Amino acid sequence: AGVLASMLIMSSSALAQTVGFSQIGSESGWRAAETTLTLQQAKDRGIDLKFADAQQKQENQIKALKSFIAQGVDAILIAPVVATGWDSVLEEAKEAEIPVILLDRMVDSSDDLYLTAVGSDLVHEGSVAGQWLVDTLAGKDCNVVELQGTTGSSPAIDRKNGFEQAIAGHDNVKLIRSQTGDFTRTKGKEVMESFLKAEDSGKNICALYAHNDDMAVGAIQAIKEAGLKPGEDILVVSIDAVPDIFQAMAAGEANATVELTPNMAGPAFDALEAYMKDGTMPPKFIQTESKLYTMKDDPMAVYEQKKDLGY
Ligand code: GYE
Repeated sequence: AGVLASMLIMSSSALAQTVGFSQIGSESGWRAAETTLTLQQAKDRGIDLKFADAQQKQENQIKALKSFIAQGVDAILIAPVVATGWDSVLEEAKEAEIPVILLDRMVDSSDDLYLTAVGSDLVHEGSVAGQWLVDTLAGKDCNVVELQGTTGSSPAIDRKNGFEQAIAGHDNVKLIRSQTGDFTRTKGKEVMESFLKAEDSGKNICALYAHNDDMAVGAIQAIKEAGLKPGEDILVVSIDAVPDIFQAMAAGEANATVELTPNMAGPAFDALEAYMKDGTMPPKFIQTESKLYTMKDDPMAVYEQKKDLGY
């Protein structure tokens, strides 16, 4: 019986796969949390995870995927830095019968080239942010500036579209400047400085919409250095709900954020295990929640809940 039991344990651990994970990089606190949680989930599930950091470059992600295919991994996770240019490497994975799961960003390739995609409704996130601003302004005239995410990434495209859908028809809300801050604090600060300079030292700006909290935190610094009060002179709304934005809210320097869970790996590994076990096909899109938080939601309590999650 002892031998049989140990063989059973061996066979079940033999199911523990080798999975290649091509991560974009660590451009934001949110991305760092996603990486932390993915590595932890793999460990908890006995999955041997091969981690590759692409330093924000698509060619490094393509190289990583080719290497995973050559190694004969059982599956691939990828957070695709931009939406286009994936067809041929995804076709190689398909030919090698290696299932691919997308995390937090989408690709333009046909959906038969990946097993499933785990992520939020990025257009909806932009609309939630836009609707919050429309409601908060209640008809007051407002010139808005926008810090876009990484050019060509699905969140940058969709969050812009969602926001514009929400403010359409409200002529009091005018989007006067929009530029990429590449999802980073440094670029967010730099671009906000240029917006402030170009708009009468910021006197002509009433609100900032940033595609992620990290760019918003950088912009908040620039607004303060320009002698203005973020959260009051310039309203600040962004997306991700990372701990630092709640500290800014508690200080009255940010107004609202739309939450994006960093736990994309949980649903991804669940779908993968079901597929590897008996071929269960997951839906092509596994949607995660989007929740609006404002400075009325006890920001320091939320900060305490989130501060140790690996951001
Ligand atoms: O909002 C940002 C990260 O792909 C939706 O990427 C994700 C975005 C997230 O850089 O912080």
